[in-house]
Amino acid sequence: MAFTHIAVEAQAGIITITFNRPKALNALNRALLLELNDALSSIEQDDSARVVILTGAGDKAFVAGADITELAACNTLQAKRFAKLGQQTISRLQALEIPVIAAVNGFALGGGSEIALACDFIYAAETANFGLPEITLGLIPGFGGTQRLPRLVGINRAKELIFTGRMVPAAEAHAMGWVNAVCPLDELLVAVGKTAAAIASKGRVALRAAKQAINNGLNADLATGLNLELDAFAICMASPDAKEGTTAFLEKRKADFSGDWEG
Ligand code: CO8
Repeated sequence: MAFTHIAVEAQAGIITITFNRPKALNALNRALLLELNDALSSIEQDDSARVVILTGAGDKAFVAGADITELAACNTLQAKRFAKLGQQTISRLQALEIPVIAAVNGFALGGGSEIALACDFIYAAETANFGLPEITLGLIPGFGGTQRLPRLVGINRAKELIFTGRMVPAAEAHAMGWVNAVCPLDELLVAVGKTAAAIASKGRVALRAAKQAINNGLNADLATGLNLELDAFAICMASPDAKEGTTAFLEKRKADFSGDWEG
C-alpha cells in the first residue's frame, strides 16, 4: 500500500507507523487520518502482526495536533465530521487486538497527545512535550482528550491541563504516569524496539486476552471485570500457546508460540 502522509514499515511482526508531514510538524489532516485508517485495516487482517509502534518523522514533533490550517477552513458541520473521523480512527487504534506503543519523539499536542493517549503505553524522548492546548484556540480537545486524559492522570490534574492548555515536558509527564519511560531522543526507537520485541515474542492469544481484559474491565465494575478476566483466562487455556508455554516451562526450554487460536 502506498502512503504519502504516513510511512509504514514491518519487520519481524513489528509494524512501525511514522506520521510523515515534518514541515507541518506531522499535523493531522483529513488525508493523513484516512491513510491511518487504511494502515489499521491492513494490520487488523495481518496474522503476522504482533506489535505496532507509532512515531513522528523528524526530531521535532510526534504530532503537533490537528492541522489548524485545515481546521480553520471548516464550517461547523465539516469540523464535526473531521472530529468524528479523528475519534473513530483513534478508537480503532485503541481497539487493535495487538499492543500499540507510542514513541513520542517531540511535540505531542492536541490530537497528537490524543493519539498517544489511545496507545497501550508511551515512551518519550527527553525533549518531548505533551499537552492539550485547544483552549488557547477557543476549542476543546475533540479527538478523545477530555475522556482519556482524566482516566490516565486523574480528573483534577486533567482539568488543570485542559483548562490551561499548558505544555508538559516529558519528565513531568513521566512523573504523573502519563508516560512509562523517558530516554534521550537518539535512544528512543531502540528502547521502544526492545520492548516491542519482548512483547512480540509472547503468545498472541494471551496478549490479546490481556489487552481486552484490561481495556474492557476498566469500563465496568470490579465484579464484571473479574468475570471478563475469567473468560479471557479460559480462552488462553484452550489455546495451543498455553499448551506450548506450560510444556516449555516443564521441559526447561524457551517457548515458541505459534499464535494459533485452535490446535
Ligand atoms: N497544524 C498545522 N500546521 C502546524 C501545526 C498544526 N497543528 N503545528 C505546527 N504547524 C506548522 C507551522 O504553521 C509551521 O509552518 P510554516 O513553517 O509553514 O509556518 C511549521 O509547522 C513549524 O511550526 P512553528 O514555526 O510554529 O514551530 P515552533 O517551533 O515555533 O513551534 C509549536 C512549535 C509550539 C508546536 C507550534 O507550532 C504550535 O503551537 N503548534 C500548534 C499546536 C496546537 O495548538 N495543537 C493543537 C491543534 S488543535 C487539535 O489538535 C484539536 C484536535 C481535535 C480537533 C477536532 C477537529 C474538528
